[in-house]
Amino acid sequence: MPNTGKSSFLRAVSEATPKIGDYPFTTIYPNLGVVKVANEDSFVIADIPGLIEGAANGVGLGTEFLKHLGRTNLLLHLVDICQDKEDVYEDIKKIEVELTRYNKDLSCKERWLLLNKSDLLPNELIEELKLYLLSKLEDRIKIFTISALTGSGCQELIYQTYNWILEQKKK
Ligand SMILES: Nc1nc2c(ncn2[C@@H]2O[C@H](COP(=O)(O)OP(=O)(O)OP(=O)(O)O)[C@@H](O)[C@H]2O)c(=O)[nH]1
Ligand SMILES: [Mg+2]
Repeated sequence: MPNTGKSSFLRAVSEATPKIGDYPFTTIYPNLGVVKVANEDSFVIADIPGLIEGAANGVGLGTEFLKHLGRTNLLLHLVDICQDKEDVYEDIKKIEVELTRYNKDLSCKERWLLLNKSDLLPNELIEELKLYLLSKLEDRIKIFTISALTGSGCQELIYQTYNWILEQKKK
C-alpha cells in the first residue's frame, strides 16, 4: 500500500536514501539498499512502490511493480497501523488478493507482516490489533511491530530476516 513507510524502512535499515513523502506514490521506481549484519555479511532489500486495488490488472502501474516481487526471496509487507483495525485488515487482504491475482507463486511466497508506525499508537492497542489480525488471518502469518521513524523493532527484524536467509541457504 502507498504511504505505509516502505522507503522510511529502507532508510532505517540500510544506507540507501530514498525519497520519503507524506503522500502516496512518492516512490515510483524500486529502490535497493544493502543491509549490513554481523560478520560483515549483508543482504539486499528492495523498496517496491505501493500497490493499490486492481494492481494485478495494471491499475497504478501495478503489474510493473508486482513483477519485481517475483525476484525476491521474502516479502516484507508493511502496513500502516494508524487506522481502525478493520481497515488495517482490509488493507492486508487487498494486497493478498492482488498477489494471488497476479501470480499464484507470489501468494505462496514467504511473507511477513510489518505493523509500522508503532510510535503513534499505545502498546495496548498494538497488542489488541495483533490479536485481532491473528484471529482473522488463516495462516498464522508472522507479525512484527516496528517504527521506521524511530527504528524501534527494526534491528530485531533484520536479525530474524538474516537468520531466515541463512536457513534457506541450508535447504
Ligand atoms: N510516525 C511515523 N511516521 C512514519 C513512519 N514510517 C513512515 N512514516 C511517515 O509516513 C509517510 C510515508 O512514508 P514513506 O516512507 O514515504 O512511505 P512509502 O510506503 O515509501 O510511500 P510510497 O512510496 O508513496 O508508497 C512519511 O510522512 C513518513 O515520515 C513511522 O514509523 N512512524
Ligand atoms: Mg516510498
